[in-house]
Amino acid sequence: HARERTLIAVKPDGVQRRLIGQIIQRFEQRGFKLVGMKMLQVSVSEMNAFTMSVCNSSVTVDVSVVKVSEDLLSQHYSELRAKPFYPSLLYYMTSGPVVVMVWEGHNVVQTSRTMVGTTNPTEAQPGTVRGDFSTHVSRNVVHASDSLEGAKREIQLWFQGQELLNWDCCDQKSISE
Ligand code: YYY
Ligand code: MG
Repeated sequence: HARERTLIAVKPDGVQRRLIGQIIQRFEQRGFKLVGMKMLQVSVSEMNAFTMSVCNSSVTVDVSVVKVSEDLLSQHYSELRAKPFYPSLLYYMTSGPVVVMVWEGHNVVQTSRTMVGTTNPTEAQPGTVRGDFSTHVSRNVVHASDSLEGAKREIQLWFQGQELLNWDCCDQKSISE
């Protein structure tokens, strides 16, 4: 329905490559409504030994960036904990700021997965975010929730209730029933 919401994040590689604006533009022009957005860097303080040693030498933290615990990241990627790429995934996701957003609209979860493209950019169709801006699975620019339940869980994880706005978009009646 029209009030469906999903979590979209521009990952550190997307921020570094100045792609935030182009990614936002795609969701705006598709007809979705932005209801929450913030920039933050996940903190490395409680990182495990492996990740810690890598991070010590390379992570810079900007004071204007909100820091949150990597505990949030391990919850966000809890299903991937046993995967071989998990430590490097956490390292990469804490390497710089991310921009997290909540987008609302008809069928937004499924449609945004289509807009983002397959996990591995090698297979991603041109026209998708990953198909247009990335080449490697570990630097695939953007995150999108993969199901309604996943979206609900991830939105609650990254946002406080009052950070999400219910507002009327003037063109809403022209975009969905
Ligand atoms: O939802 P999506 O981001 O498309 O893929 P997931 O299977 O949830 O994996 C999350 C994240 O992990 C993926 O976007 C990049 C990274 N990753 C990786 O670095 N190497 C892999 N072989 C698979 C996933
Ligand atoms: Mg996923």
